[in-house]
Amino acid sequence: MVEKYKKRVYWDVVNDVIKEADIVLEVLDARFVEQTRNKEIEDKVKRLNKPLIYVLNKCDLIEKEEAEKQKKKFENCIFMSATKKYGSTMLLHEILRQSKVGSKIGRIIVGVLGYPNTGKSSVINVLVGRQSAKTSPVSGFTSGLQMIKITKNIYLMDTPGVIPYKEEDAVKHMLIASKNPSDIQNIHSAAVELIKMAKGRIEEHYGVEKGTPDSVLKRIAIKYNRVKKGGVPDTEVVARKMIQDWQRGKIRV
Ligand SMILES: Nc1nc2c(ncn2[C@@H]2O[C@H](COP(=O)(O)OP(=O)(O)OP(=O)(O)O)[C@@H](O)[C@H]2O)c(=O)[nH]1
Ligand SMILES: [Mg+2]
Repeated sequence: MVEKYKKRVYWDVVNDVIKEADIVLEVLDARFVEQTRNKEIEDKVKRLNKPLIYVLNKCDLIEKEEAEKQKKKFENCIFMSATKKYGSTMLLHEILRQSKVGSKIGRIIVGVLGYPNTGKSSVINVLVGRQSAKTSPVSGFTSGLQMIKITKNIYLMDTPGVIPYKEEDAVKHMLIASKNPSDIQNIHSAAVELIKMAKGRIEEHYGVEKGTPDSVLKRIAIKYNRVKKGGVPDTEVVARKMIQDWQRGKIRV
């Protein structure tokens, strides 16, 4: 039943947006481009012959060389940082260019899709030049479809982020911030995976010595005085904080 519901909600959002839209923007996190791509959506858009623009957002959090590497992989991609307001003119030009290709007269709808928390609402706000779509560091913030006018006849459609309903990869969802720390079942093992994956950057960020993930969690707890009765390091609290810092882009990739 739950599975069936999840499937319906997912496809309702995706199908509605793709059907309505004349152009689709897929907003990806530039730090996790492959992980935040949704091939189901891409295939569907291509099958319907609608233009698809990849927006690699949060590029303020990656190095220039990494951006150059990514650029070579895509035909139609725009690098953007919604917070630094970088790339919005290019994106607007691309939208205008694509809207002319279709030679549709009248209203053009641009559907904005992507995993939760990739910055869809933030990208829309930069394009509009004001806060029209509400944003939040908490994933799953946008809850319904919202139309926002950007020019006389171009409308953007903000959507709730979607995770393919079949995807049950808890570590990936933690990593790309599409699930909030409070929704992560085993926060300790998620933090262990993060420490392993980040290859020393966690230790560097919190200023502790390298070691096994468990010892790193304990060292951070002691350093920041997160201890329970009897001086036992509270690794659970540290794990939650670490994942939150990571998801909020405080730790560089
Ligand atoms: N560093 C950085 N952070 C960003 C950027 N764009 C968005 N964010 C942050 O990412 C978080 C999510 O942004 P939203 O615009 O709410 O993301 P969304 O995709 O609309 O999220 P949902 O509606 O939950 O699916 C917020 O904390 C934003 O401040 C960016 O270019 N750089
Ligand atoms: Mg949103």
